[in-house]
Amino acid sequence: MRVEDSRFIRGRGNYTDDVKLPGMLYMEILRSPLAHARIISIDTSRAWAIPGVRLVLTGEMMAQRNLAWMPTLSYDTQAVLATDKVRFQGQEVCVVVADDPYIAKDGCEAIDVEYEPLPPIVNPEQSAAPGAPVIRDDKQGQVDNTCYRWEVGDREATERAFAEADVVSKLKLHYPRSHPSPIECCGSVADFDPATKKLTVYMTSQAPHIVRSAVALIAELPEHMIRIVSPDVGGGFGNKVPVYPGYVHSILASILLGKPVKWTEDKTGNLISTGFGRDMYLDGEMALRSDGKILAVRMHADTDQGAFFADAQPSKFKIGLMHSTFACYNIGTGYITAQGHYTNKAPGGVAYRCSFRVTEAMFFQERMVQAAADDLGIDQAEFRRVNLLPDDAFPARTPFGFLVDSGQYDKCLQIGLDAIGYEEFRREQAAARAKGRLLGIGISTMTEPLGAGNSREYDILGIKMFDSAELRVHLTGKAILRTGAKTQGQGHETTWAQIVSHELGIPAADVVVEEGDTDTAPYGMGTYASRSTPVAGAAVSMVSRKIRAKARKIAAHLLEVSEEDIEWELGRFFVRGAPERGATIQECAMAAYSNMPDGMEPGLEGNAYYDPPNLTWPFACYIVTVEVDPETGVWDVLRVVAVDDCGVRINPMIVEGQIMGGLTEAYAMSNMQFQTYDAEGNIVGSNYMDYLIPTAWETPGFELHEVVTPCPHHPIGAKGVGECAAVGGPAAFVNAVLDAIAHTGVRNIDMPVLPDRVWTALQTHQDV
Ligand code: MCN
Repeated sequence: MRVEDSRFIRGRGNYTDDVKLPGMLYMEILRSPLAHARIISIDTSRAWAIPGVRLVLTGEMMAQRNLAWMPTLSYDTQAVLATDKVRFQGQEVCVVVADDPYIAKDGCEAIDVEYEPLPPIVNPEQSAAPGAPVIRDDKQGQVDNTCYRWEVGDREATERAFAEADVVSKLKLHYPRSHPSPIECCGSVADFDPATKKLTVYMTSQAPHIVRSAVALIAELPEHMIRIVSPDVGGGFGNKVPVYPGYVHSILASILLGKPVKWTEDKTGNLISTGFGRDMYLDGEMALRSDGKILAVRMHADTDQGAFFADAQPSKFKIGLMHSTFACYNIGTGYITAQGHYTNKAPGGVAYRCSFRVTEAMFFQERMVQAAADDLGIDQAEFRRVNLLPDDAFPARTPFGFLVDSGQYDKCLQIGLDAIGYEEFRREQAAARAKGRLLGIGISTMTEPLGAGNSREYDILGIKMFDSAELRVHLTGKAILRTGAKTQGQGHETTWAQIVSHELGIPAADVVVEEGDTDTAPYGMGTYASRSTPVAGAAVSMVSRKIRAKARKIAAHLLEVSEEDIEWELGRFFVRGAPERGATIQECAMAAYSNMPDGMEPGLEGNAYYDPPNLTWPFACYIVTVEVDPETGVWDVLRVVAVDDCGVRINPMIVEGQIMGGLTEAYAMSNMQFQTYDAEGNIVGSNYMDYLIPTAWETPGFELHEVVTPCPHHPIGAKGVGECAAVGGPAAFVNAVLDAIAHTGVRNIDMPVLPDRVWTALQTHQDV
């Protein structure tokens, strides 16, 4: 059991909605029913007349304070409350603050808004069509719906490689829009104290320090007078990285009213308005030699960004880290272009369990690899063996500029193939097919860049991507550790204490871990992109080593020898050659406050910032077998084998939990979890009847295996793992279904691979 579980299973978690302050008021948001419309008028008089209503905010009132628009983490702007137009269904139009949440809801219902509907744009094709209405006409110089254009790679070299290719394999697909859907929705309790002018905000955030800086910029408050507290968070999955308008409303309301104001988002609000992931159209091709060697890759991505470009960007790259695609293969050269499109949908592109668009890139990569192998008539496993980077290739520079530093790709693949019984399955598959049964096997092999950091290349809002840890060892030898990361269920309280224990020998049970309070935690960039272990975890290791170095001096003083004569074994210093003469870390801690050497500062505490020289590069091989029912198109998962190499595992149980969680999302993505809009821009999945996530009952079992290739730059050799399976898994499921129906010649079925799509493919022998 993890340390934090004791609190959660007893119902003693402390979430934002558990925060109750004296005199607290409640806030509700009125959202737009239309996807695209001009606001003709807003009449709030009936709402103001309701007893108990304390404040009604409109976009116009916000505009008077210069707060109607706020910057997003992608250097775009987002409406805090709509002024001239609404640009997606669910957009925030008005806010009511009242004595209780029910009065606030009644207040919203009493607001009369008159709209003039405008034609909605619900996909990139409509967005780019000549004459399409300009969605972001609020932006100066915006003449069409292009959000960004971007390119990377070597165009000429790629063209040459394609000219020399024996075979060119092509693939076009859509990765549908999806919502992270954490159990806990977003929310905040803003508490502005008019006496001290200090603003405290309890809120659901994966990155409290970034929020503090953003609030300081938006509200023009001094940063040291802002305290952001992210208490227990009931799942984030990327959903709680952005700064949403609701947080800003509650802050402004608290400042205006001088009272605490609580905003608790409901499920529908969360499902229709907060950060979505994916929604990318990918079109690419691969230049191949007839012996199976990849010569080059060319691809284009059209992303549906929704009405505001609100991705959490870790860098200058407009499309996150998508160009890490094909990083585990030797592809020779490549060229990628991308175009972002504004549409009348909620802001998209949030890093939903992916390192910034990596999920889509890896999905395309593994679907393309399968299509290419099929086009060449080469076995899937063999094609990968030919093209995966060999062990002696590291460090390897990818054509798109990344440095992949370590891995044992063949070994992982082989373990996976042996575990699933690849050759035997192929024989079984052929025999079954002769009897009309459709069995399929899908492989996905991938590395991804985890641990956004390396201040030369990555920043958010200009703030460099590092992370931090602060450790205080008390005189009793017990310790408190704080980091700039923020767990949302990943188990940092357990694993960080393990690192301290590993480095200092203090029992993990004697180390308390705290995250999420900007008044006490050191500045850090938060938890997403599986960056906590690679960056904050490294800082935990480093600060522990700093403390050990000081304790060593104290030990030399206590043992009356020179520091050079001191040896260290876990938790104890001793004199070289006389192991019976020693001092434990606890004795050194006591001495740090009671008997320190002359000239030494008292205390045993310190902090460390880790600015990683590189990202970390975990590798994974996922293999799925399925059986497709030829009569109905329904497919059942037979087995799922996962081989993950995330370097040294701090806590194997937690790592396995992360992989199982990721595989569950991968399975969901492949066949049920997607978000659509109708032609009018109405969101279809606004509740769990229409937006499906798998329960334990639907979820297949997983067989997990491991390989350990330590990360060369991480102090304890760990790589990130939190999102690997969610990123690499979906292609294994889809590849398996396509493999089962390969005899039809169908090369693609877009996710979700629903039975009716499979059935149509079986009938028509056409891509679906
Ligand atoms: N770990 C380990 N050994 C390693 C790598 C990781 O023991 N070699 C442990 C870590 O110490 C941590 C956990 O595994 O307890 C995940 O670590 P890491 O891969 O560093 O990922 P983060 O902690 O940065 O978490 C982010 C990642 C992402 S990007 C999403 S999205 C996601 C995920 O984690 N959201 C989650 N897993 C989640 N799990 C839960 N329960 N809830 C979420 O919202």
